[in-house]
Amino acid sequence: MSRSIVLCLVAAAGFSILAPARAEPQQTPPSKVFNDVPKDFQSKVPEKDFIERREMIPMRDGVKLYTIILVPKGAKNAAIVLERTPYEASAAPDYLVQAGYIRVRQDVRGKYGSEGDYVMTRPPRGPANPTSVDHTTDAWDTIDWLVKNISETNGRVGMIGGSYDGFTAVMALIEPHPALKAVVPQGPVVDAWMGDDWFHYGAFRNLMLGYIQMQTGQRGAGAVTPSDSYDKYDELLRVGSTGDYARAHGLEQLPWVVRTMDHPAYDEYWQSQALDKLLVDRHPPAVATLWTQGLWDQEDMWGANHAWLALKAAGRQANNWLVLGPWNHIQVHGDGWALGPFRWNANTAMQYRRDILLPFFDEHLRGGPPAKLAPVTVYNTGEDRWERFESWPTVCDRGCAGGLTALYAGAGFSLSFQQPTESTGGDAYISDPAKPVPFLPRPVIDPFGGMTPGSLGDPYEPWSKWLVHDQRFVDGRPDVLVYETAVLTEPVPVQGIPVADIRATTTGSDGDFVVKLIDVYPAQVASDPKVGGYELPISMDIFRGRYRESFAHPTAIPANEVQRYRFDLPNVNHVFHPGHRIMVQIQSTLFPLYDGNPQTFVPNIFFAKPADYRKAEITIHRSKGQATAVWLPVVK
Ligand code: PG9
Repeated sequence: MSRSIVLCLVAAAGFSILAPARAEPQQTPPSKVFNDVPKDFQSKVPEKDFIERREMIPMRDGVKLYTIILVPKGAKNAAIVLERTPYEASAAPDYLVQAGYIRVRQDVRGKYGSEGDYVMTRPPRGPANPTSVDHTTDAWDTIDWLVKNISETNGRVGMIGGSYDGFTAVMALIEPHPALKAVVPQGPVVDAWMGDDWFHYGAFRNLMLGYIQMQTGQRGAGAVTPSDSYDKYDELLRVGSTGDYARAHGLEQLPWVVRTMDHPAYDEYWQSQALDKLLVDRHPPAVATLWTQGLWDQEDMWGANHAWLALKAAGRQANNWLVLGPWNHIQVHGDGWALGPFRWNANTAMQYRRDILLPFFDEHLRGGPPAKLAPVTVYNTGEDRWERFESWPTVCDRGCAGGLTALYAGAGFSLSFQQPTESTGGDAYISDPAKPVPFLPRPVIDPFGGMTPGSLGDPYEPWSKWLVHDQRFVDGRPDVLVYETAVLTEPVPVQGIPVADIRATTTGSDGDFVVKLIDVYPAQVASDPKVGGYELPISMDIFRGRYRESFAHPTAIPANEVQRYRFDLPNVNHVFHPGHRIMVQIQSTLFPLYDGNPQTFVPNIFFAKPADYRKAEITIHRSKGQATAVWLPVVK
């Protein structure tokens, strides 16, 4: 036994061999103390495995942007992954830091710690932005500073971000700094008029007004819009037009609200901000880009896939990849095990991060092995598996393997692949602006606030899943037409972009059309009884009728004359299984998410007067000469 062990044992027994023994007060031996609470417990924080720097990085106009830099300890020749956000840059390390990347997060100008003026999704310099700076210049200046001032870097920079942060990442592509080598926009805002946050095909998303107040009411997080109603449906219905609502809540003090209400149509103001169109000529061949999108993204369904499609059409597919995952908005960052009634066999979001995103960055930012990504990777939501494709869509009318197949509305609310043979036929409903069809069962809680924040449960929760909500809650309404196939005896696989193709008349002079493609589950599902009879939306959208001929120049709808409304629905990669039915629902409102159409043509719907809101009788035609269909990308 060594001397030190002997000393320890003696000390532990309460003796000392260094001092003369003296009488000690009687103590309870530790073994007899029956108390789990030590006298003086000091917890220890595990040492961080990264070094944190905070910097104010100067931009070309002298404004400084607050930037947090996390450098993994011991990093050498490490690549940088930058994210630029309006949501307060966080210092939390993530899987990228664990993987050895230098992680940089920055507040965009005018938000939180950054200097300068904040402009909502600050448009590219040009007609909609008269200043000399935008997110392209801010990203350039930031990257330039980073590669010159972080000694641990290999000089290669990537950018990543979801939604708004995805938009800032896309903006960096327009004139990229030479050190920018790879970009991953995830559910980015790309064209906010066509189909991202503000409008869908011209119908305005009223529920975003709460977000606007939160974002532009203050430099940091603003207050939520005061409300006099728990149910947004009730509140927005009572108040009238969006302009009336804005006035009633003081929102006309917010410049973004005024600007947007001045530009209801797809004029130069919006076209000059459409990044998919801008990138066609400017996407840099030297920057690999991984466009990532959820198939049920309730906020930014347009962005990533349309940017990729535009680049493909321009022959720029070589350095652009597309991933469509089974996610809602930004679920890609979290848990991808489930969405609504779907339960996947794996955490699909984690699979994406591990098998697609990290290999992509590794290849392009630090000389890792080729990531071997397929040009397009799409989750097959009918077969619960990822699929790799050479291109997308696989089935379409131009340049694809097979053409689209029409699924026709028929007599008796049938739906079939047979063209109607009758020479006349149609189904009518009254669309009443005073009784719009809700997009979620009431009460509809404000996803970006609510009456008393914190007391409503999670107001974002129903919103985040509304695109997969069971549509039985509206299919008995007299103003929702429901067409349905017979029970399928064969699987119907669909891969691509369905197209809504409606022939309709209205007694009004304006109107909206909502088309939902739905997978109807069998009445009983033994393996999961809760989904028995579920009407699961696979793809849906809204189209504002006044834009049927031109998005820039709206025209009144001639009363009682058949008009055609043809518009793309969101991507699908699904299988309608035997035992299921396919359903199409058609209606004219999706409230209060989308502003009500007065159904009378007025110059600017934002300022429609109460008398403009009128009932209209809509007839959906389904005859041989005037067929209504959803064109499906059926794989044959
Ligand atoms: N969808 C959100 C947003 C982005 C840009 C403008 C407005 C809203 C977001 O998740 O960031």
